[in-house]
Amino acid sequence: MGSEKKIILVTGGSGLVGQAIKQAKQQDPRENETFIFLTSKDGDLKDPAATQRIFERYKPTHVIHLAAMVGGLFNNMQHNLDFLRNNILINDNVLHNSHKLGVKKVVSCLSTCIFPDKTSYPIDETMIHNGPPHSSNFGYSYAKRLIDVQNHAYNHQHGCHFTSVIPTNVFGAYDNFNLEDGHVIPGLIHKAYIAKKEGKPLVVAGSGKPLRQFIYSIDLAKLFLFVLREYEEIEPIILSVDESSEVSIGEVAKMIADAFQLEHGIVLDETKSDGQFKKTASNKKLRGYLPDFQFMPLKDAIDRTVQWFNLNYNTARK
Ligand code: NAP
Ligand code: GFB
Repeated sequence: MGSEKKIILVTGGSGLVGQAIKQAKQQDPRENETFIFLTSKDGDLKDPAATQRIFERYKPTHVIHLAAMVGGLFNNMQHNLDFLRNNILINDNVLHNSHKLGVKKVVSCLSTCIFPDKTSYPIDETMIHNGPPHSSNFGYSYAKRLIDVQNHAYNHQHGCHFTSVIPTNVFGAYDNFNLEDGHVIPGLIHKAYIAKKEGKPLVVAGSGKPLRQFIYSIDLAKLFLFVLREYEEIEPIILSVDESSEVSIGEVAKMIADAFQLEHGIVLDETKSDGQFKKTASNKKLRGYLPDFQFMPLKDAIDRTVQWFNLNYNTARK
């Protein structure tokens, strides 16, 4: 089992999480593992024929499936249908071809935003299908929930070993720093960069009160390698920092303003939506497997991401 040759196809290999996995596997290599990191230039995974060509070309034994239409609150609110359709198409093509080519294991990526909006806390893996997700991202959420349904269907009918992980909000180098479409941390880092240049305050959308658990992309990447190499369940597993690390958007904005040493403070734009107030997730299952896993402190991870953005401003996605 341990030394079988693995050809690991990483769909969405050029994005935030894909780039982090590229770094993590270099820090923790295995002789029997060969990684192939895809970008959309290798082929549009919404297209069945293009997906089939990719699988026939690389003949993977294992797949880390990251490719998706991904975006922050405001992008989701405006494009729920596109998030639904594009992600359903991508996921079906990847899982179908994985089955056709006898792929031994697929690890797909869900998100804690897919859990029911009206729920008890902390959220755990058993609650995925217990009611409607938050209205701001129902398209993305139902497409991601369907992956869990597909994994069980492929296992029941064909004995496939397709599983999934459920990260909380992720951030780090190579993120999407677009001011409209991106997530809160890259969005605020880009805004702070501009505020610094223009000597203006940092504008935070909403009330600053919502709560989030943020995982640094490199920490998530290390956990992805653990799941690929050692996790044997079909049931999903939440990959999150501890509940005690949950912070408010206002606290995160302060960390980013401090990292840029902004001098004109922070203002709230309460005309903008807060989205989901909180989605507090339990990492009890993960801690059962990795009780001593060390997450990078949020402040340090934000400082590193700010440093990366300052150094790569010209080439960063924005
Ligand atoms: P990202 O930075 O936006 O990267 C998306 C990746 O998917 C890119 O490599 C992109 O290729 C590829 N892709 C998109 N559409 C494609 C298509 N039609 N055909 C082929 N490739 C396509 O996303 P990310 O933040 O790394 O997210 C990775 C996974 O984590 C996703 O499944 C996402 O749902 C999940 N997730 C993310 C977060 C978060 O906070 N970011 C939280 C929870 C879960 P190009 O680079 O060529 O465009
Ligand atoms: O990261 P974010 O876009 O996504 O927003 P969600 C988090 C919170 O940050 C919201 C506030 O309460 C926003 O109002 N916020 C403040 C900002 N300033 C900004 C800003 O400049 N940009 C952004 N984007 N937010 C997403 C889901 O929800 O979580 C996605 O919609 C995905 O589908 C992602 O799952 C992980 O955490 O609200």
